[in-house]
Amino acid sequence: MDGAEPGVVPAVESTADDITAMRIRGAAAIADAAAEALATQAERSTAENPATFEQELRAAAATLYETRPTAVSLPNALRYVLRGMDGDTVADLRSSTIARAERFQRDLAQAQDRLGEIGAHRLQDGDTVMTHCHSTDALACLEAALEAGKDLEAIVKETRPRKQGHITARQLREWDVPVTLIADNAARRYLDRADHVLVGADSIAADGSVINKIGTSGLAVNARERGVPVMVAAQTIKLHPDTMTGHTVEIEMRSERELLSNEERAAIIDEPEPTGDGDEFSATDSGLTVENPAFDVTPPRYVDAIVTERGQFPPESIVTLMRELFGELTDDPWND
Ligand code: RUB
Repeated sequence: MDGAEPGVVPAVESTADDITAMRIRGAAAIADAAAEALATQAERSTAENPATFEQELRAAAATLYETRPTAVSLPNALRYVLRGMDGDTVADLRSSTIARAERFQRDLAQAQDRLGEIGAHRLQDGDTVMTHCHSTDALACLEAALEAGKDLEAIVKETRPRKQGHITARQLREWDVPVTLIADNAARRYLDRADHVLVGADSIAADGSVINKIGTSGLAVNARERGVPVMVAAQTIKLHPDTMTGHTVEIEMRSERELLSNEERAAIIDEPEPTGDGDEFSATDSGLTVENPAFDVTPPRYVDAIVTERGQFPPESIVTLMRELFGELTDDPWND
């Protein structure tokens, strides 16, 4: 979003910046931070009448919404908190919004714990699990299995270009899990040693497609070919209500510079090193295009189970849970 919206408190702008720059990242953490930011907006708003207060809350939600497009946990969190804003006075609106945001954060943490317990049932003592990216929902399953006394090992894909696999590896080592870190390209070779592929999700579509970190779909296809089951750990906050009415999930395209530095670019093509330090390279006629999609779509036929806090589902049946949770209705209250 260009420039600060009137009435939006600086803490909201700063959370939005952190999400955009991936200092806050991962679908659950983004949702948690967004709910917290709305509570802070409610707390610090200087609005003198209810209409202004509500308008500012919506502007804050719009600022947060604009940060990253793929993880549906973000709009789901914003909708949930805004729907709880209730009252005829600023004081009532403030307290109801804060209470709703706190409830959201509490429920999010509880859902992850519950999901972890359910997912842990799929893991046997002595299993080796291959991970991709860093997913707190996926790690909750491993943590619950470890707490149940199961010994596990992990093969952790580094996950280029941002190497979120390092965060996963650090967490697993803190839990004393033996970790083998591999390049993404090595995944197929190491699938022979894996009993499960375990990933998270940024969004789940109504047909059971899983939208997650780029590289998930290739991993799932290879896992199917090798006979390794693919388990997706995703709280119901990751279910994408718009997909029930045919909308597709936008795949975020991130900066070229995550893939290629100025120096590397100059080594590929014979042109003066670009001087710009913005997000994208300056336009050239070089014929070199760099594309950096952050996520991809794994069709349901490559997924064995979607584990949520409401139980585990074959991907094709997830739409029944979506209808139960969301009905057919979706709206964007920040656009009211
Ligand atoms: C993160 C990513 C994670 C999901 C699930 O992408 O794809 O697998 O968000 O994470 P990025 P969680 O690093 O680009 O945000 O289970 O923690 O919600």
